[in-house]
This record gives sequence, structure tokens and C-alpha cells, in this order.
Amino acid sequence: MAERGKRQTKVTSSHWGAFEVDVEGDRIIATRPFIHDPEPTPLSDIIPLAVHHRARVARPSIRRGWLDKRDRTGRGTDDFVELPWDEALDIAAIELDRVRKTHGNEAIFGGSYGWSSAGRFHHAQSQAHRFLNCIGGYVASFGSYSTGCAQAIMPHVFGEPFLKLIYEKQDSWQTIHDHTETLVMFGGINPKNSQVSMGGITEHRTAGWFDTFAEKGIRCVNIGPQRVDAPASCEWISVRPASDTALMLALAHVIESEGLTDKDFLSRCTTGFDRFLGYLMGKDDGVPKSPEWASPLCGVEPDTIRGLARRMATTRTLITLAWSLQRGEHGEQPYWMSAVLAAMLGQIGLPGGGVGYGYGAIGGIGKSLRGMSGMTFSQGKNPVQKVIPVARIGDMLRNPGAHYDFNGKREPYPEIRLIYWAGGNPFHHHQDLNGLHDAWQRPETIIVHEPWWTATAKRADIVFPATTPYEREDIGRSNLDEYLFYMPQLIPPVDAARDDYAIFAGLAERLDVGAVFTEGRGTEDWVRHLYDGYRAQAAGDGIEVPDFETLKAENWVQLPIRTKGANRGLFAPFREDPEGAPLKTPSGKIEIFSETIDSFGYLDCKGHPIWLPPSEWLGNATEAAPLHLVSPQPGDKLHSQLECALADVSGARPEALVIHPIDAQMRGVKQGNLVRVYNARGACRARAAISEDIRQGVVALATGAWFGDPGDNIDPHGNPNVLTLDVGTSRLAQGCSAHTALVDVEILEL
Ligand SMILES: Nc1nc2c(c(=O)[nH]1)N[C@H]1C(S)=C(S)[C@@H](COP(=O)(O)OP(=O)(O)OC[C@H]3O[C@@H](n4cnc5c(=O)[nH]c(N)nc54)[C@H](O)[C@@H]3O)O[C@H]1N2
Ligand SMILES: Nc1nc2c(c(=O)[nH]1)N[C@H]1C(S)=C(S)[C@@H](COP(=O)(O)OP(=O)(O)OC[C@H]3O[C@@H](n4cnc5c(=O)[nH]c(N)nc54)[C@H](O)[C@@H]3O)O[C@H]1N2
Ligand SMILES: [Mo]
Repeated sequence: MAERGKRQTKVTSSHWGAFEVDVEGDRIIATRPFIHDPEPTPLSDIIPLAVHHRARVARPSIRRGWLDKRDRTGRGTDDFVELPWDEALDIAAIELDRVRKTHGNEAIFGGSYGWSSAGRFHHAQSQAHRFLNCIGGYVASFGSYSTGCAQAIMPHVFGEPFLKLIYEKQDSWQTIHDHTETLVMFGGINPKNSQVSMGGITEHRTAGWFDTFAEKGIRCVNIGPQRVDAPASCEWISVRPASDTALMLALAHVIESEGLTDKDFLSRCTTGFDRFLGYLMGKDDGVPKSPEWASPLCGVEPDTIRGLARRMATTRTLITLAWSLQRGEHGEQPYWMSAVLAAMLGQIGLPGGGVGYGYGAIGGIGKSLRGMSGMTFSQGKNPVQKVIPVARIGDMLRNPGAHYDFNGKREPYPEIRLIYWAGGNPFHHHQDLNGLHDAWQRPETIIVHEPWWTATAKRADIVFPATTPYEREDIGRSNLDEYLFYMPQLIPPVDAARDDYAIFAGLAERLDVGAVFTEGRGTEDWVRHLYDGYRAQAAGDGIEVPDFETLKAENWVQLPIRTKGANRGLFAPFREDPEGAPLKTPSGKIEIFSETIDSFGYLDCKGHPIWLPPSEWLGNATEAAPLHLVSPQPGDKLHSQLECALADVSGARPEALVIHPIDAQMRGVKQGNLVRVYNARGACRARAAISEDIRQGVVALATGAWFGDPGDNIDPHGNPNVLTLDVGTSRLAQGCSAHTALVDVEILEL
């Protein structure tokens, strides 16, 4: 920690990369890019303002109505009473004890989804899970908002957990550079999103790779509603959101009709093509899925589809999908269909060919690194078996006891009395926030740890102020990064903030499980303990990492794990010998038809991929809601993090709404005008950003603006989740449907 008045500089890590921090006394005064980052991001620039911002939660705070009479109705409107730590912890511990003794631990929801901050020990969600496990368990959540749908569907197709597939088994950038001739990117590959990677990303390189692709003449085609989803050197095929499956079917139809299907690959490495073929060619339903059929659905000319299909079949082609495609109703279909299309091209398992997911989503994907053992804080075992799909929280709160389908199972929702959240902002990340606000009134108690007064903290009953990473020591390390950081404590905790660990240790002690939770270790002991375990495992892997003291002194080291980039992936051995190296699917092959999924009998996810329009898209746009809203990740921050300080910057809020010139003109909207974006679920303010880089009929509003207060009939800062639809992607995956929403826009003020 810095001495008062003395300036010092250290490096720390974050989900968006490493950066230097200047500290003077108790304050962070500036940040600068890390010297070894070729494409540093500006995301850290706001940290000095955010860390010392007036929106920090200063002291433990309890909502007055809850404190006085356990009232549930004032969430988000009541004021808070600040209490000393001991008193607030006593109250929370007594409440946790009451709920578990009266209703059982199945009444506690502790999914606690969210990115919180980088750092291996102070990972808020892991801390929360470990604590709740120590006191008898909690209802957990499955999957993520990022890839929840893919996590359910793709194991049926490829037989591997989706996360394993994308983090360990995909071609590296180097392999793509060396072998790919045509890169077909559904939803683009955007350096803007590659700024972040969970756990850290030190060398940003996505834009640089695209420069080398352009130099080499690799044809890169961005297929989606926004030109800016890929670097400027790429071609753009503008499509309607949610129509990718129709377009992929048409590509498949051309390939099959023109005799370009790799029948040998299909027969050796896949199962069920014959059952899919009847649907594709229209033998089953009388509707051939031809370019002429797809064109009015996706908005792409038949000739463009034909030309692309031929090119894909005659060059080494890698199909990539943004994760956004599965973050919409029926998101299972484009994901599954992309695998079928790639299988028909017969290039799965060849370097630079086949299909890959999320190259532009997370900066770490595609790096050429040797796998290494992780460094994780043990969460213990959860005695409660109940797990809900992560994005079904609103449903769960609204419908206790009601049955829901999920991946072949049918289960009742638990009745939740207490919600515990540390490290996430559901009033940023969930869909239909007005609906969530109503559902949120049902539980008896809501406990939140937060550094800032987010919309979620404001809607809690008990708020514990948490430290930020700059106020505690930790280790920074991600499996997708080749650097290792000692993250020093740079400043003392702001106001009365405590580490999540210390807060949970205080509660655990009061609930008589203090020693179980802490194992007798303080923070420093834990950090060393985790590090020593990691170092020993690394030695076992033949990788030398410095001892703790050396790392601490050096602040960061580059690990010797970079590989030449020849990543042969999961599918190379399988393609060579499908019998000898089978996939872990029931058939051992890529499942174009899945008997398992078929046996579930779901109408919204059948035995093979099909075209299923979502409930809101341009194909059924109405006069009241004629525009499709996509809500991508923000370029200036990570989700809703540090937003309080960004919002102070003059002109920065409300958030920008990207709108096509014709759509703007039809509404009399000019560049920079304040607009109201609305539908039947809600309304928000936004600032018009008129651009030809978006398809006509589509508007884009990035996520992350802080959701306003209850009673606002218009969300002031521009949070798209007042407009989005809170339905599962299907009964199979129940992922979130954030990109499914029709809206209208009107001018608010001239
Ligand atoms: N419309 C729409 N909605 C979306 C998406 C979309 O594409 N469109 N994307 C979805 C996706 S993919 C995701 S991943 C989610 C992201 O949703 P979240 O992960 O919930 O978003 P964050 O803003 O990162 O929330 C993290 C919170 O943790 C707090 N925090 C940071 N460090 C600490 C700490 O050490 N301790 C504690 N206790 N708290 C800490 C931060 O202040 C912040 O409030 O949003 C989803 N929502
Ligand atoms: N700077 C920054 N980077 C981030 C994050 C952040 O908050 N800030 N969040 C990170 C997280 S948690 C995640 S999960 C990833 C998400 O990564 P992605 O899911 O890949 O990213 P999105 O920004 O949701 O969407 C990318 C683009 O997809 C397009 N799109 C939307 N719907 C469709 C569709 O139906 N079809 C097609 N073809 N295109 C469509 C939109 O134009 C959008 O701009 O990003 C990560 N990267
Ligand atoms: Mo995400």
C-alpha cells in the first residue's frame, strides 16, 4: 500500500487487460496501458474516478422498511439505514439462520451470476457459493447469459461441454491465418468485444490478426445486421437479426443441389443426415429450403447466397458464430445448423476449416497457448440439488412450484425466500427489467455485496460494501492468457468496504461454521495457499513459475506457454479415425439428427435443426413495434461496471442508439437527438447515432447503462433490458433471449 503523499506505480490485471496504476496516498490518480499490450484498451481510464466515486457504498446499509417491519414493498424506493459492521452482520446471520431453519436451504437462491472482478481468490461468486455451501447449500444456476443456450445444445451435437470445445479445441488465429481461405462470420468478429476475456487478457491482438488476414487475401465475410461487427477490411452481408438459420439452410440447399456435399465425410463422421435431407430439400413439408425461400426471410439476395455457398464449398472455409446468435429465442437452431453446414462442407477437423464459436466474443479465444492447471478457490459441495437455468430467475420468482422443461427434464421451481448476490448485477443483465423488478418483490429478504450503488444494490434489503480489486491483494491469471500477475493492494479499502471473503467469514463465524469457511486462513494465507498449489501443479506440468515472493516483487511474469499455433483441435483425430477416436455423443459421431433431443418431444427444438422464427423479429414486425432491437456489449466498459463514473462524462448518457438514416428520417430524428425507445414492456431514453452501418429496420443499443429507479416511466440512461423479452430460448436450453425484441423509436426533445 502507498504511503501517504508518496506516488507509486504498479501493474494490475482486470477482465479487460493489464494496466499500470499510479497511486498517491490513499487515492488512485491515473492509469496507463501495460507496455506489452499491442492494442491496449481505454477501459481502465475511468478507474480513478469510479473507485473514488460518490456512488460507492460507504457502509453496511439496511433498507429502512425491511429493518423496521420486514416490509417487502419498498425495494428500490426506501432509504437505507447505515449500521456498524457487527450489527449488520448479526442481522444478516440471524436472517439466514431463520430462513434455512424455517424453510430449508432450498429457499435460498445463491446463483449469484455475474462477472464481478478478475483475481483468483477474490472471485465474489465463488466466495458466495463456498459460504452458502458451508451453511447447508443453496439453489444454484446452470450456464451463463453468455452461452447458456450453446451449453445445452452443443454437447448433443459434438459430445463435448461447449466451454471445453471453445476454450481448448478450436483452431488458433495462427492456424486460421495459415490455412483458411474464406472466413464466414455470422455476427462478425469484433475487436471491440475482444477487449475483454474473463480473468484477464494481456496482449490484445484481434485487430492485428485481421490486418494479416487482409494482407494475405483471406476473404472475410461478416454476416449480420451491423457492418461494425467486424473490422473494416471485411465484406458485409447485411441480414435480418434472428434469420441466420434460414440463410444457413439455403447455403446447405445450394451445396446439396449442386452436388457439393462431402458425402464421404457425412457417412464417416456424422449421423442422421438422411433424416435432415428430407426437410432441407422439401420432401417432408413440400418447402425446399432454397435461396428463393430464404431470401425474403433473411433479406439476402438468392444470387449472393449461391455465390457464397459455392465459394464455401470450393475453398478452405471456417464458419464462425458470435455468441449473440444463441442469445435469442430459438438460438439452438443457428448453432446446431452451423455444425450441419460445416459437416456438409466436410472440412471439420481440417486446419482452418469447419466451425468455431466466439472468436470475437472473448479476446482469449484463438490464442496459441499450452493448457495449464488452474488456480481456483474451492467452493465445497452443495447439499441442495436444485439448479435452475440461469436466465429463468424471473420465472422462478414469479412461479414457485410451477414445472419447467430443461434439456429433457421437467422440474418444479423452488420457492425462494432469500436471495444472496455477490459480484453480479441482475438489474443490468436480465431481460424485461420491469418484469424482474415485480418478481423481485416476492422473496422475504435480499442480501447483496457491491462496491457501488447499482440498481441491484438499491433494490436489496441488506447491502454490504465490497472492496474493488485495487483495495486487496490477489493473483491474476486466466487460462486463455500467457501472463501471471501479483495484483497488489494499491489503496486501503474505500470508506468501510470489506473484501467479500471477510464479509462471508464474519457471517460464517456467526453461524458457527467460521473454521469450515476459512480453514483457519486469513486473506494473505489463502492467496499464498492457492498460489503454492498452482505452482506445484505447474511444476508437474513441466512449467516453471516463480515463487510467491518473487512474483510479488516482480509484479508480473510472462509464462513460457506460447505454442507455435498448430492447434489440431478435437476433430482432427476424429476425422482421421472416427471409429478409433469417437466423439462422446450417443452415436460417437456428429449428430445431425439427435435421437436424444427427438425423444424429448419439444416442438421448439426438434430432432434436427429447423427454421423457427422467434416470437419477435422483422418477419412479424407490427406498426406498434416495427424495429428489431439488438443489444450488443458496450465498447466503453464491461457490462455495467464503472458506469457511474462514465455517466458523469458530459454527453455520454443516455446511451447511443444506432439507427439507419431512413428509419431516423421517417421519425424526424436527427443525429444526437434525444429519443424514446419503447415497446409494450417498457421505455428508455437514448441518443440517436445515425449510421449506414446498420441494416434498415434494426436498431442497436449497447447494454450497461444503469437501470433507473422504480416508478421511472422511462429509463433515464438507456438500458435496453427494459425492452427485451424474458423467455427461454426453448424448452431444451432455456438460455436468455436478449436479442429478441421489437421496438419503436420516437423523438423526445429537439
Ligand atoms: N440485453 C442484453 N442483456 C444482456 C446481454 C446482452 O447481450 N443483451 N449480455 C448478457 C451477458 S453475456 C452477460 S455475461 C451479463 C453480464 O452481467 P453481469 O456480469 O451481472 O454484469 P456486470 O456489470 O459485470 O456485473 C458485475 C457486478 O459486480 C460488481 N463487482 C465487481 N467487483 C466486485 C467484487 O469484487 N465484489 C462484489 N461483491 N461485487 C463486485 C460490479 O460493480 C457489478 O455491479 O449481461 C447479460 N445481459
Ligand atoms: N467491450 C466489451 N466487450 C465484451 C463485453 C463487454 O461488456 N464489453 N462482454 C463480454 C461478454 S460477457 C460476452 S458474453 C461477449 C459476447 O459476445 P457476442 O455475443 O459475440 O457479442 P454481442 O455484442 O452480444 O453481439 C455481437 C453482434 O451480433 C449481432 N447480432 C445480434 N443478433 C444477431 C443475429 O441474430 N444474427 C447475426 N448474424 N448477428 C446478430 C449484433 O449486431 C451484435 O453487435 O462479449 C464480451 N466482450
Ligand atoms: Mo457474457
